[in-house]
Amino acid sequence: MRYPTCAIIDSTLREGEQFARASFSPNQKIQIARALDAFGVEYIEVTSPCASPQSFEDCRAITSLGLRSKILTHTRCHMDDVQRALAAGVDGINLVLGTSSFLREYSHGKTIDAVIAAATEVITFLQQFPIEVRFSCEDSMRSSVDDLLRVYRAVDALGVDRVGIADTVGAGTPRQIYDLVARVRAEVRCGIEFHGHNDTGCAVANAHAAWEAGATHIDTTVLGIGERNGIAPLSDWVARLHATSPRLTEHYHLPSMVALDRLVADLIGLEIPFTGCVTSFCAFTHKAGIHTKAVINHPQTYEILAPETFGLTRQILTGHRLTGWNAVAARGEALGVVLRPEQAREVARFIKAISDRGPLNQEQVDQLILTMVPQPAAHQDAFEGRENEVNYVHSVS
Ligand code: HCA
Ligand code: CU
Repeated sequence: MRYPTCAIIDSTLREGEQFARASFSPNQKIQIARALDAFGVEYIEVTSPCASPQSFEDCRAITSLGLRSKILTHTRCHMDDVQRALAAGVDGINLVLGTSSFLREYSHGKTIDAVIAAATEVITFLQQFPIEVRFSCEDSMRSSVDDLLRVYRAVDALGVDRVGIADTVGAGTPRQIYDLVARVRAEVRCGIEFHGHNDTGCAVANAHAAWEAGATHIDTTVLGIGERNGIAPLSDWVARLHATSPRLTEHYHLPSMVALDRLVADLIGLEIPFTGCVTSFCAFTHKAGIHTKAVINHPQTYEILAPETFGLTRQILTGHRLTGWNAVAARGEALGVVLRPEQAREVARFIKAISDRGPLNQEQVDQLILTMVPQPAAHQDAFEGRENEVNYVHSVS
């Protein structure tokens, strides 16, 4: 299957600002924007300049940076809002209006005809400016498909660059998302953006399904931060896309992904989640003996992504009760100690026995290898200091 290209709209500076722990200062926003730009996301979405006086200033400051990423702002479908957005110098406006019965009844109270009328007024006005315009139906997955298609057809005919499908409460399954995006794909000529929340743990899978069905733009945030438990994390999305079609991630600076996650994690005072596909501390850590043996022989056996692609190294843990003799032998080799299989087995047996009381750190494992497997002095000298050359064996702690 040939996949179409797929742009990232990173919304750390909009959806991410809605995260419970996020409150970025103007300088922090600029730091994040620069880091996203250096990584190479195609678009950066920022909070509406109408949200607060500082939000306007922040938006202007980011549009003035001259980044390669295009700067979008997210606004309500109101003339006042879009005029303020234009004054902030954005490259595009992401309009949103709710179409589900929940939002129509409990939020803005508009009929679908009124939604189309509001969209028509604002989009027609924006057509005279050289900016991108997107119109998204908030809570798409709980809107009637007929209503959605009416709205999307109308805004497509008005000439928007993209329509947005928003799974606002993470209601959709991958199959449902695929079906809806495919329906919309058949009805509009413009691009399709997908924005998926993670309330039920499907955000990345749903983004992938949306892309397979023809979505051209995927919304992410760094670490997935956003309302409640957020949306598709940028690094997880890139990992998923890379595994499916590496060509489509070639233009991103993959080795800076960890630093990007680390930056935002530090700013919000949280750790990078251990579940992070690439950026977690344990994403490339192998432990059980059966795994480590195969990984040492051929890393792909237990790795769908290669750590080197992201500037990382794999770790092989040896100081625990699940250890294996192959891993011990490899660690010995890294230390310049040649272990015969029976020697490695003996050390592994010993480690298993003592680590039943708790794991050993790398230093303890190394000491065990060096004391249990004495080497001729000349041999040891030759390897003195070389342990750092082998970078795939690291400590437990
Ligand atoms: C919001 C809701 C939103 C919008 C997404 C979009 C959502 O916070 O305004 O504009 O496509 O999840 O529906 O983030
Ligand atoms: Cu959202």
